[in-house]
Amino acid sequence: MNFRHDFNEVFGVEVPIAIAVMVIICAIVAFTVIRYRAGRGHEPSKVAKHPVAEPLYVVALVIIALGLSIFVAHVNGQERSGLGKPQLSVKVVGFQWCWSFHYKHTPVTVTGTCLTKSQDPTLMLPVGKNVRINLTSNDVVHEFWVPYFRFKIEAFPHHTNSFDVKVTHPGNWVGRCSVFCGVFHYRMDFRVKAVSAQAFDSWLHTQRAAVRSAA
Ligand SMILES: [Cu+2]
Repeated sequence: MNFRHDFNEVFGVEVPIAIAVMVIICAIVAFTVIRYRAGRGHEPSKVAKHPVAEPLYVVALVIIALGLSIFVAHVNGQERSGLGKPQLSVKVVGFQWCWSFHYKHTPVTVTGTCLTKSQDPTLMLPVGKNVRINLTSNDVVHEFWVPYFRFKIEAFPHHTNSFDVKVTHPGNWVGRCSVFCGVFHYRMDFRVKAVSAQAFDSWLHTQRAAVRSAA
């Protein structure tokens, strides 16, 4: 899963740094409190500023912040540049208060009411293929969020946000709207189901046949 991989890459760098900073700060505070606590003849420092240590802190912080910013911008760029030519395109539309998934170049649209779990629509995806998602909204701002993907993006009315997804293994995950969009926002769930390319093709074939026979 491309987004999950990118997220873990950033998380894997930021968390060790955060832990190291916390350990160093706690150690300095603990040492200072124990070593220089009152009552042992130590006088508190009369110096308000430390001309050597303070610029060093600033330089260290700037280096860490700059390094992290460049790294995160690079990973974000990777995420935004997509995965190349899509092998499948799906138009995802958020509306009050559910979702629809239209498979480009087919008559197939999956939707639901989201009123109960069984009415949540499922976004079917083939494993191992580059899927371009074109996301928009029919009314107000919604937000497409699949927690397992470690990814969320707004669905705006009169605007399309596109992104590429490549799922690397079969699975079934929950998706949500993650921006408050009205009374039934809390029910605006969907499913994402990834199946083998072969199973996906046969599912799409069945859906096409169902649309034709209903026409
Ligand atoms: Cu919502």
